[in-house]
Amino acid sequence: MESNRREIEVMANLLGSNDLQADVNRTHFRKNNCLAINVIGSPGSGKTTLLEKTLPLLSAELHVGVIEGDIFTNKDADRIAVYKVPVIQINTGGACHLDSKMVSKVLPEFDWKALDLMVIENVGNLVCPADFDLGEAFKVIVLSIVEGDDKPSKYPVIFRNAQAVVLNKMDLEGLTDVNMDHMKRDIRQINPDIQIFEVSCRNGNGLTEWVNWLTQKAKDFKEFKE
Ligand SMILES: Nc1nc2c(ncn2[C@@H]2O[C@H](COP(=O)(O)OP(=O)(O)OP(=O)(O)O)[C@@H](O)[C@H]2O)c(=O)[nH]1
Ligand SMILES: [Mg+2]
Repeated sequence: MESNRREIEVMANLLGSNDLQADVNRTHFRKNNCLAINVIGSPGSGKTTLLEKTLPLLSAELHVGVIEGDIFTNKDADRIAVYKVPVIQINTGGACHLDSKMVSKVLPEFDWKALDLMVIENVGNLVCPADFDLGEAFKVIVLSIVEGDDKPSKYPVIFRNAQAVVLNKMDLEGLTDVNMDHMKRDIRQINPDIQIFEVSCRNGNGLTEWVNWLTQKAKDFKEFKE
């Protein structure tokens, strides 16, 4: 009993100190008029691919920076660097999610006067990143439809906390038994306000709607005056 209580206290302290640094990060993004988004999804759901497909479609007026979170490698940052945007890889060294301190350490590496949108790709994981605020304006989930239509109801926390979900790999719909109506119904039951995009990064379907929405969000953020 005693040890359980200590575990809960340690977790509460950890999340508390993460939230304090997240607020500092958020102030930094706000001060620089840069919309920061935290992209979360299972390994292989298509987070990096979505970014690869999104970057060329964004207006040249929108300047993007990227933070890539990964446990060990630089592979995702190498893929994004091809698109000539500033990108920094954070290796968590085993941790299953980014935290606000890790993000704060790389913020000085960017030229903030030149940025309108910061995309933070979290470590591939649908569970752990949900609890760790990085200071982002909002979270975006990338869920590949082949993961199964039961995933929103099995992992509701992240769906409750996100502003948008990209249902990716729609080109594979006919090859699986996924029921898209059930998937979307469950997502809306958890979060009626969430924006749902049905996308195939393979054939490009649905990308325009997603890109237009994201662009508008970045513009709104810039024009917002406190
Ligand atoms: N068929 C199909 N494959 C896709 C689509 N989007 C991504 N993929 C493939 O899915 C695999 C994983 O994509 P990634 O973008 O690396 O996934 P990720 O979420 O960034 O993975 P982690 O960073 O390891 O968590 C790659 O082989 C992609 O080519 C899609 O819309 N359709
Ligand atoms: Mg990736």
